[in-house]
Amino acid sequence: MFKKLFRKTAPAPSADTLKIGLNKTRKSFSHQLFHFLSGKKEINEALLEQIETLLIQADLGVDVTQLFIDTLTKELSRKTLKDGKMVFAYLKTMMIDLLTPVEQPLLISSSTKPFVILVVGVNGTGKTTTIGKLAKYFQAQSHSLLLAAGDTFRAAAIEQLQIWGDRAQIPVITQTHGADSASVIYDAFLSAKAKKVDILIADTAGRLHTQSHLMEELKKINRVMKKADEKAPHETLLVLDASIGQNALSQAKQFHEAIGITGIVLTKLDGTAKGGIVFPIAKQLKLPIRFIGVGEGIDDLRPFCATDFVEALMEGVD
Ligand SMILES: Nc1nc2c(ncn2[C@@H]2O[C@H](COP(=O)(O)OP(=O)(O)O)[C@@H](O)[C@H]2O)c(=O)[nH]1
Ligand SMILES: [Mg+2]
Repeated sequence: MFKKLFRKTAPAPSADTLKIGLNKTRKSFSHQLFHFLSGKKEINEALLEQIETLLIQADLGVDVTQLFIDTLTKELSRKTLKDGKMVFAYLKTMMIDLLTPVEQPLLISSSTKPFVILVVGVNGTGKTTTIGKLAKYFQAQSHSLLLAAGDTFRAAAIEQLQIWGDRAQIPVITQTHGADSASVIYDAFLSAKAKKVDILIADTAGRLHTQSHLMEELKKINRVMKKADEKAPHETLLVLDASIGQNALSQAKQFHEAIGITGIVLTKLDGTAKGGIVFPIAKQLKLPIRFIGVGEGIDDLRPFCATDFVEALMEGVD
């Protein structure tokens, strides 16, 4: 009761959304890890092996798991970690340290108008949904927006973006199904420029006849954009679906090699127990993780914060 009386600020509702969003990974990984470590007095090789298995199962990948286990082994030999609870807390610290360098919020430069965000990624990862969420997010910060329906490969994709635009009363520039994506986005840029719009967010296809067609289309969009503004796109956001685990890494490498990614949005963290994928993404790609998606609703997008993420994931322990 006293705690309640003396609490200075109410917990932010968004912290709860994040916690709820990470339920599956927390239950299958952190809770297991915690129960398993709590009460353990003796920290030995066998225990480390069991931790290793849990880390791999939660999709932290071989590389990150090795790093964590090697560091724990060193600490154990220095006898700094006296019980299971200390091991758990130490793991949390390592996780925050690993994620902190990729916590780099997407800042919109006010001198760049329109600030162009190109959203790319494989079909179904959540590009269009993320654009809807981003539009609301930036609108709430008093930015004016325009959306470009650059996924002209599927008729439904154009309609889907229009629905998101209508919801937030944001204009959407479209052409017919099958139109040239680069020209849709170029037209949208000119329109945004003429209307002095702050941010243009462009959707793109996630699948064409072949993967190389897709990469060629994205390269063309970049070439055409640069004719209008040599620094555009100012952000190339890659949307990755967390539920596919390690495959997200190879997708990211492919897109990055082809067009150069400047930020990542990791979606569907709510629908998966593979949330551990955020760690190898941070360690191997070293690209900023701008946002995470924790649901299908318009408010289910959060700027990525390393500490909040780890606290929500490993919640329930000091
Ligand atoms: N649970 C959950 N579903 C999501 C999230 N982001 C997108 N989705 C769903 O994933 C599906 C594909 O999304 P869509 O935006 O059409 O993907 P796109 O093909 O990349 O444009 C839709 O059913 C979305 O509602 C998320 O963060 N969590
Ligand atoms: Mg789409």
